[in-house]
Amino acid sequence: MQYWHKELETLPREKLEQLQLERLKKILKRVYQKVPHYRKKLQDAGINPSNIKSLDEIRNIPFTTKEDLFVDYPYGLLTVPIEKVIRLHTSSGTTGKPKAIFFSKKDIENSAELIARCLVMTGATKNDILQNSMTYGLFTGAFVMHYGAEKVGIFVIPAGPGNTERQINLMRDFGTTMLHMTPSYTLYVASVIYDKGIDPKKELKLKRAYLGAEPYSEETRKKIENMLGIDIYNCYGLTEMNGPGVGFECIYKDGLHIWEDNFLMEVINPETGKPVNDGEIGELVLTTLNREAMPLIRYRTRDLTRIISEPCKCGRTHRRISRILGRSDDMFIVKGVNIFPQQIEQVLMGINGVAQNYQIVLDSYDEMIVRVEIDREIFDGKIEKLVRLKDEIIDKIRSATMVKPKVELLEPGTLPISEGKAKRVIDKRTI
Ligand code: DLL
Repeated sequence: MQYWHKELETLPREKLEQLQLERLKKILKRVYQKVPHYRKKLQDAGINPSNIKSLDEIRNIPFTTKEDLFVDYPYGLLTVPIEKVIRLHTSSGTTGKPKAIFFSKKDIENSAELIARCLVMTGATKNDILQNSMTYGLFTGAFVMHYGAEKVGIFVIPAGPGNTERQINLMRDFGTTMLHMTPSYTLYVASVIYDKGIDPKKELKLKRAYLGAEPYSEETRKKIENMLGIDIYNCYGLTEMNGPGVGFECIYKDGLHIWEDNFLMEVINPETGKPVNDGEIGELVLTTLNREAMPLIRYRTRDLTRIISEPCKCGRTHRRISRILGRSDDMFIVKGVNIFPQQIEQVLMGINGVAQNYQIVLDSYDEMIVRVEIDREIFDGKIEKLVRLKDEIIDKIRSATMVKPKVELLEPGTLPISEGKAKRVIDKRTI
């Protein structure tokens, strides 16, 4: 089966917006009728879904925040009886309870269909073999990708994360052509492939990898692409919106397409809640337009990005967002300066001699200590080289962030390895 739905993916903007409006009205009516929490919100804001005439009117509707997911927990936001639910996915919340998202049969099929579109957009076909190394379980990462890949007819190896030796054996034995992993784990796997003396370009059949679930920079993409000789596509998503495949890069790798027939996107100023202009950075807000069991209206993702409204060379009319620049709650402040971990990552991954793993420690004196693993030859080599590398790291981080870090150069393998989402920042000031 082929998932290049050309007509839908290249629908003229006017028609796409018409479709969005029809779906928005339908979904608002449903939540109004079925979900007391939404009905009250809409009534308090004086909104009657039947009277909505334009997409812009969505701005009058109150946001849904992650706190709303815990009102009437766990089933309160369902618009279908529990008999129609066929799956639960969760993601860890800060309140102790996980955010619970329910899927009907139609939702599962639809999420698979969206992933199928994503994979085909990058050139994947039924001749590919996908090694799915995300966690199978309550996390959406593996299951949602698995069903989508199967829909294309792709042969899926449900590897799950970890056991790196086995991951490499699977790649070698079964001729894996595509990987689905977190970027931090892929960096580690690539380094093990090297340490084992395997030439990935000759001995493996890898062509592409879909990396997501955590932020990473262009420098990290290039580093892994060069190490493995493959194309890397950024895959963005969140449990609340099905998991992976909300935003996905096409072959041009210039921003992530959002399937706008399924998601209505806005980018707002997180302080004021007002929309920012296209191209300006703000918080991504998403409304599900095609979800049955648990629609979410104006959900604040906390992810920072910007809309790219220029047409994409691939011809798809569904707009793109830039790579996620961070979560508004990832930002930390050192000596009064706002810093995102990705700023540090971007610098490190662009420096020759820096290996795959690093950690940022904020100590009780408000110092930023960057602990970074370096290549074996440099670690074992001359002291002058080590000093030069350390100075380069300090200088580049200082000019990127305005804060002079302390830098510790570490032997490869010193820091903990993450098989899923990496924990990069350790804030000792709050412990
Ligand atoms: O991480 C879903 C996913 C699985 C996406 C596999 C891609 C691949 P959650 O655990 O709910 O869901 O975490 C969602 O992770 O709000 C972002 O902050 C971050 N995130 C996800 N993908 C990316 C990405 C999954 N490509 C949260 N770039 C989101 C940057 C990402 N951040």
